Amino acid sequence: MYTLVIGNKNYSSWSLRGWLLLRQFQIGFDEIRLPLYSEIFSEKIKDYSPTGLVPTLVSGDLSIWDSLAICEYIAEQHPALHCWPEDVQARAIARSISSEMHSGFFQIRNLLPMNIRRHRAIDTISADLAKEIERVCDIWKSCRQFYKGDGDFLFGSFSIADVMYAPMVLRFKSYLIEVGESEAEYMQSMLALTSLQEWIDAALAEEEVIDLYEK
Ligand SMILES: N[C@@H](CCC(=O)N[C@@H](CS)C(=O)NCC(=O)O)C(=O)O
Repeated sequence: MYTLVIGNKNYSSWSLRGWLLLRQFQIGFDEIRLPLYSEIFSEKIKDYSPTGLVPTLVSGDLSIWDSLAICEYIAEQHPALHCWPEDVQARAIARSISSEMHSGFFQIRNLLPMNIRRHRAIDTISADLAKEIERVCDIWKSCRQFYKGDGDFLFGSFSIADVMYAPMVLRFKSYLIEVGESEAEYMQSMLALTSLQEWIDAALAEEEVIDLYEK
C-alpha cells in the first residue's frame, strides 16, 4: 500500500523519521533505499520527489516528500492508531515541539550530523551548540516530568513527537553528549525499541562513507 523512499540508514536522519513512524505503528510498506550523493540517487530520486530529497512516501498516485507531511498524512489515514497524542493539549504541545525540531536546531544538524556508527565526542561544544543541546534536554525533561505516569515516551505512549526526536537520541549517543537522569531514561526507552534497533543494525551493516557527515 505504501512505498517509502529513504537514504542511507547510517546518515539520513529525515529518512529515519518516516521509516520509524511506519515501523513502530506496524504499518506495512515497501522500502526503496537510495544511498545519498550516489549516481543511483541522482538518477532515481526525481521519479519520486520533486525536491530531490528523502524521505518520500508513495501512496497510490500520491507522493509526499517531507517527513512532517508524511507523519500528518499517516496520522490522518490511520486515526485509530493515535499517532499524535489523544489529549488536545498534549497534541498541541507535541505538534509544537515537532515543528520546532523540523524548522530549527541548525547548530546540532550541522555540527553533529547523524552518524550511527560513530562513538566519539567532538573537541569543542560552542555556546550556540550548547544552547540547542540544552533546549532539547529541556523539552525531553519537561515532557517526561509531565507525562511520566502515562508511559515511557515524551507524551506517555509513543507518538510522532518521539519520531521527530529519534535522530537526536542517536546523535546524543554518537557524540557522547552528557544529559540529566530523566533525559538518559528517555534515551534508553527509545533505544530499547525493536523498530529503532532494527534501523541501527541495518545502519551498522552499511558500508558507504560520506565525508561530509564524518566530522
Ligand atoms: N525538510 C525535509 C528535509 C529532507 C532532507 O534534507 N533530506 C536529506 C537526507 S537526510 C536529503 O535528501 N539529502 C539529499 C541531497 O541533499 O541531495 C524533510 O523533513 O523531509
